[in-house]
Amino acid sequence: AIPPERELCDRYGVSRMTARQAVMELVNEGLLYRVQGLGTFVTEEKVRQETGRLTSFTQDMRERGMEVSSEVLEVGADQAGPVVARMLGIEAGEKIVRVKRVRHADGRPMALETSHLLYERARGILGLDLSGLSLYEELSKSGIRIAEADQSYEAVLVNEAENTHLGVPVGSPALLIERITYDAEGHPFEYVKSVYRGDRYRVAARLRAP
Ligand code: 16G
Repeated sequence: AIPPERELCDRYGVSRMTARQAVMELVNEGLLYRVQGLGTFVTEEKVRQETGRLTSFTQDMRERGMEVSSEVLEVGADQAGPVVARMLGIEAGEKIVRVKRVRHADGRPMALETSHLLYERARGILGLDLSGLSLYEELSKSGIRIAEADQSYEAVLVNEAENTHLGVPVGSPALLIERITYDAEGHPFEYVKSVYRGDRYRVAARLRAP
């Protein structure tokens, strides 16, 4: 938090108007943000994710020197619904493994992630405590060669089912990222829906003229 206006005036020997104007400019530039009733805060630098590299959350955050942990909300076997089945190329009702986790970076929530995995390929993870493990590392150990993914991004607002997990108010901006992940043989083994906090995460890409 930055000091209150009065303190800024005293510290820098400026008028209330000047202090207010300066803070407003920094808010407009996105360097500060206001929270109703709480004060004005310095904006944290967002995690910048390069598109084009197929990485895991654990890899992404570790590369940035951030500490990774997960709150595991659910790990279990279930039957695929029609959407999940279509994404994974199986029949509705076939067995899958579902993993739902709040992904933390440096001890604070970054994303809420639900992975749906082919049961036969992923049942090895059912007994694991995933709070301190990488799903991709575990799947690799069990022989899956993670090769490619199709990924899409969509702007969404955080809803009531998500906001407490993500630690932001209902209606906060977020990115819905959906991924279908394929093994080296070109078979899909994972369909993931992740809601990433808009204030902590941004996506970047290098573009080339056609
Ligand atoms: C990332 C992936 C997600 C994958 C997870 C595995 C995005 C948008 N999503 O969060 O699809 O399931 O990593 O992470 O990057 P883990 O190996 O650290 O458990």
